[in-house]
Amino acid sequence: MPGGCSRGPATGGGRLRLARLALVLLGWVSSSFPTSSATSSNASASFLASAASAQPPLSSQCPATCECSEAARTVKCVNRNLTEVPADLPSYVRTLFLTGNLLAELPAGAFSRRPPLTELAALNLSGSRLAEVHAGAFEDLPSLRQLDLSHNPLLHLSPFAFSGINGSASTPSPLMELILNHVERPAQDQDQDQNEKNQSVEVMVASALRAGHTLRGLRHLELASNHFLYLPRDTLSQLSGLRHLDLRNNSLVSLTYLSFRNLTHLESLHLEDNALKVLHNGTLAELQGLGHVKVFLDNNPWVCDCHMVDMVTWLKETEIVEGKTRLTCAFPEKMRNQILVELNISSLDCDPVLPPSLQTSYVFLGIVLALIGAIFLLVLYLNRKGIKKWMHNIRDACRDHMEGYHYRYEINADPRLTNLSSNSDV
Ligand SMILES: *[C@@H]1O[C@H](CO)[C@@H](O)[C@H](O)[C@H]1NC(C)=O
Ligand SMILES: *[C@@H]1O[C@H](CO)[C@@H](O)[C@H](O)[C@H]1NC(C)=O
Ligand SMILES: *[C@@H]1O[C@H](CO)[C@@H](O)[C@H](O)[C@H]1NC(C)=O
Ligand SMILES: *[C@@H]1O[C@H](CO)[C@@H](O)[C@H](O)[C@H]1NC(C)=O
Ligand SMILES: *[C@@H]1O[C@H](CO)[C@@H](O)[C@H](O)[C@H]1NC(C)=O
Ligand SMILES: *[C@@H]1O[C@H](CO)[C@@H](O)[C@H](O)[C@H]1NC(C)=O
Ligand SMILES: *[C@@H]1O[C@H](CO)[C@@H](O)[C@H](O)[C@H]1NC(C)=O
Ligand SMILES: *[C@@H]1O[C@H](CO)[C@@H](O)[C@H](O)[C@H]1NC(C)=O
Ligand SMILES: CC(=O)N[C@H]1CO[C@H](CO)[C@@H](O)[C@@H]1O
Repeated sequence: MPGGCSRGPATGGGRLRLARLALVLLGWVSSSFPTSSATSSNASASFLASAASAQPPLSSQCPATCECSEAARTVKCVNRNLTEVPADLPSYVRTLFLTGNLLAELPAGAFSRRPPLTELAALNLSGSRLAEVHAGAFEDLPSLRQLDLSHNPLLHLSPFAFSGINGSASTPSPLMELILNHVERPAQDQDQDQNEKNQSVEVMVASALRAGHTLRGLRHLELASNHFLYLPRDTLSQLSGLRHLDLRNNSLVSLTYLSFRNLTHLESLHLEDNALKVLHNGTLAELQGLGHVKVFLDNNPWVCDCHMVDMVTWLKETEIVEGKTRLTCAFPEKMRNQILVELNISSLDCDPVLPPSLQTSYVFLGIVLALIGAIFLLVLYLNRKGIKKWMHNIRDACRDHMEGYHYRYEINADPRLTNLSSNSDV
């Protein structure tokens, strides 16, 4: 089909030319870029290039799809379906919004420009469908203080995303505030279908926070609403500058294997709305050792059994838990809604191995089985005469049968009788 093949690109080129013509005619009246013609990123790139060459080079150049304010040093490219970071960002930009786009991936040096964006301090990439952030994606941004990567379906976050491509050789990152809430992962079974060993979000994020010791300057870290089930032990070990850590609204079941020891400057630790059942001695000691921290523990399903003794004892004395009188037991049933700090240590025990409901059902089953056995025995006892008779009958029947058999056997075994019968046959 050579005709069909040559027709395809020709139509595409025509459409592109048509789009450019339309734009020239419009004369920049329309600020929204027609998406129908921008099917490929090349179209927008060439469009932007032509824009730069057509206009006299202004110090306040602005990407066509963005709104720029030199006075506020802010560029907003919000909800524009952009598939890549605009090439011609003005060098004055200090705050850049790239939210609500379709970026999909951030390659190395996605913000490297000539001259570099030395002023850029706050970068918001929230809700831009980012699935992959490569090593060195934020390279050449020497003033980047705040980064928001929330609401993105991060499948692959490079361990060196926040450091240079070379990782260990890189200088400390300037980042002070990292916001990584609501990482939205696609369905788990889809990953398994692809048969690719994709890391868990927990491991992926932990690697990026550890790699190359580059995030020593980080003061504010938000990891809320990420469905985290646990955090690897040394996730926080390199973040020695951290002041605020937000782990709200995850599914953390235990902190036993997470170390807070190095967070000596920590001021607030948010652990509300998780699945914590109890805090053990090691965690309690580490938290207590952190000088001036405030810990938030509300809305966790605390289990008030014998394992809770250490935590209740600690809670009664500590000053670091914010609103500690709000913490209540969720289990067991009889302790529900009791306030932890008001609990009597003696009432915390682990005796009931089975829940009471299950226990009663086992007792009931036992009684039923015993009853059936008793009835069976009773029937046997009441029928003992009938049974005796029945046994006799069987015995007699057997005897009759055996005698008959014996008789026939004797007839067959007697040669005379055999001859007789054979003769009579003849
Ligand atoms: C975009 O341009 C690059 C070179 O600049 C080229 O290699 C690539 O094939 C182009 N993509 C499309 C979809 O036209
Ligand atoms: C972005 O894409 C969506 C869906 O394709 C569309 O409804 C919306 O109008 C697009 N926005 C812009 C600014 O082109
Ligand atoms: C980033 O943008 C989103 C969407 O507009 C907003 O909700 C969020 O607060 C912004 N992040 C920061 C740090 O300002
Ligand atoms: C990173 O490594 C490459 C080679 O692996 C080297 O050419 C480059 O100079 C290194 N960059 C830095 C900043 O160390
Ligand atoms: C908590 O997390 C879930 C799942 O990530 C999310 O749907 C919900 O909106 C979050 N709640 C709050 C208050 O952020
Ligand atoms: C604590 O941080 C130091 C560097 O600041 C590091 O050498 C050490 O390994 C960290 N401790 C733990 C337990 O990770
Ligand atoms: C926890 O620590 C307290 C006091 O330091 C101690 O009495 C208690 O036995 C410890 N509990 C466990 C389970 O080690
Ligand atoms: C705690 O237990 C002790 C003895 O077991 C009892 O005397 C005391 O009244 C209890 N306190 C509360 C608040 O139940
Ligand atoms: C580390 C790893 O294997 N990542 C893969 C996760 O899945 C996506 C696509 O589903 C791949 O592109 C990644 O390479």
